[in-house]
Amino acid sequence: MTVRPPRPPSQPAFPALLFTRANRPFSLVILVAVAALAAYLAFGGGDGAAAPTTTGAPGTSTSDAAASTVTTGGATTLASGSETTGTTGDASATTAPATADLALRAAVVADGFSFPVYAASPAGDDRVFVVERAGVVAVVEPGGSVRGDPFLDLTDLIDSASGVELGMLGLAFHPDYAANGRFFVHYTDLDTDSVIAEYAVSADPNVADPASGKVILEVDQVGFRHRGGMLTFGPDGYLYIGLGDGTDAAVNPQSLDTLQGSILRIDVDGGDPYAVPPGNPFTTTDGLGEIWAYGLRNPWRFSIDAAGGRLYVGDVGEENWEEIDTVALADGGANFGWPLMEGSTCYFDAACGSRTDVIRPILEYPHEGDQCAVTGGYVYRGAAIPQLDGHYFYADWCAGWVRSFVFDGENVTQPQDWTAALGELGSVASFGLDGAGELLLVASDTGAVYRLEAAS
Ligand SMILES: [Ca+2]
Repeated sequence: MTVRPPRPPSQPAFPALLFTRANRPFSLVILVAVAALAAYLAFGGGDGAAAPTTTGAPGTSTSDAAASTVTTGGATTLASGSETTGTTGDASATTAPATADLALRAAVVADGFSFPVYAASPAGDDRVFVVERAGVVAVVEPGGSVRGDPFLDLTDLIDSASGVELGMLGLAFHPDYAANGRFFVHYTDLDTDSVIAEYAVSADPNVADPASGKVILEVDQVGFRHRGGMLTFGPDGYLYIGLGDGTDAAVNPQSLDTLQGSILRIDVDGGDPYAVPPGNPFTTTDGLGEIWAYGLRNPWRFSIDAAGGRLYVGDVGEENWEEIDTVALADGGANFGWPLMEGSTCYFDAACGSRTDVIRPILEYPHEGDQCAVTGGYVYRGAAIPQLDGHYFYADWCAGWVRSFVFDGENVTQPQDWTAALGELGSVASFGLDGAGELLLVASDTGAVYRLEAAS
């Protein structure tokens, strides 16, 4: 059975609060927000615009076969409880995945962490840096021992107690970290505002210099949820930042005048504290120059597949659907649809089916069973398991499964469920990459960090 995360006594019952899924008050907030914004958004008269609407939109059919995947209208819908895949409703992809006979295991890198939410390493570094939500970055040495002194401790600057989606949420090492020692963290400060801050390592490679800290971007927030939290560098050398809609009634993720509900792209080498890259999509139009993509609810985890030239987002859903989105790195300015649509289903725009300005998910699955919050992962590009090259891994934080697929540019193919092979990992809150590009898995409830390995 799935191991459940500890539930803070002051919080409502799991999983209603986690990363995610709607509770009724937030739905009401959004309804009010949409009513106010209906004119701006030109929803077509506004009547009914506030009511989430399910239409016969593509991609909403759900197979009743326990192990099947249905591809309809461009979005792949995975059935609840699917434990094994390899078949699909798309006749063009009925062959078994090339990895069907591959045996994998999740090898423990280290454990004993307190609510770990991320793990990363500088390129080529044989240590693993683990982010605990309270605000600590711990160092795992190559042999698997966790150093007693943390790399960084920002617990005094961070509010992680006011909500389970708050805390230190992301970490990114500068591409030239080995030379310049610069790294970036994404956290919620004592006012629960979102902060991106830069730090540098000290003379001791296992300890950061706390005095080096510099806030480079701060976003005022009023709610306690949907903060996004991801940070990562692209092959362009720019820093990509994920921000959720913040559950702020004044925030509309369809607006280009707010940073929330977006993925930002900034140049931390071109200005102080940063510059907006000239190639960003909204630098010469109305809208904030930092925005690279928008229309996101809570892009808790996204990744950039440099080899494939694509960005992949796990956007955590509201009422009914969890989704994976992707866009080519060459296509900045993408609108991922929230809250006009939830997944491929119309939400605030009842006539969404005719929209051509919104990118539909490539995969979605319903809030059925324990499924409640997608954990976006990575396209595997490591060297240790060459058969997995090009396979995108993701998980559901609540249901505890781990799955993969290959996106061929148009369709999701070769879906596989690895849950049985990997064993009970608990709640996979994040994936990560080690210094060799191998895939890490982070279980927030059991406090363990794993590395994906071939079992044989
Ligand atoms: Ca979407």
